[in-house]
Amino acid sequence: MRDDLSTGAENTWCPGCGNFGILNAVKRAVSSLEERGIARDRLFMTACIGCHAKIFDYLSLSGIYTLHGRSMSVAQGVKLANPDLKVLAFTGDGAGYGEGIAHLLFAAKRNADITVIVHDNGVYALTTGQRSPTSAAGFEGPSTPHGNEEDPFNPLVLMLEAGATFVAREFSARIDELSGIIAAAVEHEGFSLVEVLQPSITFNDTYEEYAAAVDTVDAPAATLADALRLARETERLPSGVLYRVERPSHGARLYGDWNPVASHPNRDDRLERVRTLMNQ
Ligand SMILES: Cc1ncc(C[n+]2csc(CCOP(=O)(O)OP(=O)(O)O)c2C)c(N)n1
Ligand SMILES: [Mg+2]
Repeated sequence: MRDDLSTGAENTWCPGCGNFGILNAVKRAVSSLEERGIARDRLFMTACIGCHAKIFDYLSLSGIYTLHGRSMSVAQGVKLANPDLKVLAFTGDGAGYGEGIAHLLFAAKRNADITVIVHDNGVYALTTGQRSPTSAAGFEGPSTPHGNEEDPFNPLVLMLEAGATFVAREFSARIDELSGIIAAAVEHEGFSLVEVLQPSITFNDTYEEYAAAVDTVDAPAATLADALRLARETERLPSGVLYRVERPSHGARLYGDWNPVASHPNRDDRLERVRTLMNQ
């Protein structure tokens, strides 16, 4: 799909990868955000390292390609430095729920005003199929040839318990629903987590399983306890926005209305201050 959000970089995702659905959903979300008055130059993205992170190469938005598991921490710094930006942090299950989990938990705890999009394929795909924090028990890969002897994390429960104020789940094949969720997450003022169920066609092909299990909720849960109940379901996979609550964001509590960019003195102001100091 060529459009004005494409970069022209060669796409090296496997044909049929769930990442294509996420890329298209993000593009649609950017268009609908523009229609709702959030200009493209106010959007900023960060990405970790992994197959998921290549979205950085294929999406024509400003951003920083960070280290493995660090897109959430860099995103928080960007948001604090320029509160006018809407910051999207792309991560994977290995990067976000493994290597960078402390950054993810603390971003939720302090209600950092960023949107984290997790491409959860239940595997370390770029490094060719090792077990990740969300791999199912029994999952066979190069690091677990006899089957995964651990149980997976429940990332939605972790995020809700950590204090996330917007928690959503969607299947990468449902592009319309996913784009609506991403746009709503970006508009949310506070920490938003979009867990995307993303089949890795090569290393963990979960298309049929997800297609059969995802089940859209009518509305976000009314209470945290109800949201946790939804997140704990395993037979069906409740999807959509599961929880949304208003709480002052980290930046608002730290800075109030102060904006480091808008209040940054320009060259003339700085010279004037120096002159005043020298005349004292
Ligand atoms: C600090 C660090 N540790 C490990 C790696 C090696 N590494 C690169 S990608 C990756 C796995 C990525 O898995 P995930 O975040 O789930 O992304 P996916 O490829 O599945 O999209 C690993 C372990 C690295 N680049 N940097
Ligand atoms: Mg992965």
